[in-house]
Amino acid sequence: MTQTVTPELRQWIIEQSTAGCMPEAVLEAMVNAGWQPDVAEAALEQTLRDHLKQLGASRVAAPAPGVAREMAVARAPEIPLGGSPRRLDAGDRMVDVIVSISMPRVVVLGGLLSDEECDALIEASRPRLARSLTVQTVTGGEELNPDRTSSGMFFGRGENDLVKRIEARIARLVNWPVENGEGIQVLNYKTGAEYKPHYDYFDPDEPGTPTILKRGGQRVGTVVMYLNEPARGGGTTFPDIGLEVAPVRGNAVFFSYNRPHPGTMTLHGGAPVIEGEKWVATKWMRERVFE
Ligand code: PD2
Ligand code: ZN
Repeated sequence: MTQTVTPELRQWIIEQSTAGCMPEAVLEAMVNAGWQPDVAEAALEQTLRDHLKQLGASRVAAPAPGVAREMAVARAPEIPLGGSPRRLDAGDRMVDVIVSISMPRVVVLGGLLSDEECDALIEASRPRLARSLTVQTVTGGEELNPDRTSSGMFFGRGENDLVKRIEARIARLVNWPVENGEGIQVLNYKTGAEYKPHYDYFDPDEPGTPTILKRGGQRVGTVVMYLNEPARGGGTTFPDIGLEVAPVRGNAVFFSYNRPHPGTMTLHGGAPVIEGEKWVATKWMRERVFE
C-alpha cells in the first residue's frame, strides 16, 4: 500500500509541532490514524526539515531564546509502570494503579492515603484555612483568584510526622526527591465552589515568573489527593482528553509536565461541587531543591 504525504498532512505536522507537541506524540497520532510507522516517521522528518529550512533556521546556530525556553524538556517525576504492575510499593504502604495514561502523563492511584490520614489532614488544616490565593505570575506575589473559590492552607515541608510520612511516600512513588517538593496544600471547596481549568506550571511569558523560578525552578509534577467524597461533582477534569477523575477518599491523581507548554496537555481543573463539600491535598514538585 502506498501512502501519499499530502500538503494537508504537512500543514498538520507543522501546526502540531509549532503548538509544542513532541515529535514522538505527533508520530504516535499519525500511526493511530492509520499511517505506516516508517512512512509516518519519514514524512515527519522531511516535513520538519523543510519547514526549518524555509524559516532559515538551519543557518542559525542556536534557536531564539523564546523557542529554546519553551521547547527545552526537563526531567520530570515518573511512576515506573513497566510490566503493568497492579500495585506499587510506596515504602510504608501498597498503592493501587487504577488508570494510567501516557500522553498526557496521568496516573490515578488508589489508596495512597488511609482514611485516618485523610481525616488527620483535614482536622490539622481546618483552623488554618483562608480563602485560596494563587501565585501571581505578573508580580511573583500571591493574590485572591476568582477562578478558585476554595479555601486553603499550606503545611511547611516536613512540618509534622504525618506530613513527613506522606511526603516520603509520594517521593518514593514518583521517583522525585522530597527536597524538590513544595509544602502540601490543603483545599476545601464548599457546594458550588470550583477551580477553573489551568496549568500548574508557571507561565514563562508572565513577568513575575523569573522571580518565582529562582526558588526551585519550574513545577514539573502534581499529586492531587482526595481527602473526602463530595456526594456529587468535584471531579478533577482534564479537558484536553475528556477525562474526569472521581474524588474518592484516599485516592490521588498524579500528572507530570516536562516543559511549561500547553503541548503537555495537562490543562486541568476542579469541577464545581454540586452536593456536599470537597477536601483535597496537593503536592507540587519542582525541577530542583525548593528551599
Ligand atoms: O481540587 C482539584 O481537583 C484540583 C484541580 C485542579 C486541584 C488543583 N488543580 C491544584 O491543586 O492544582
Ligand atoms: Zn492545578
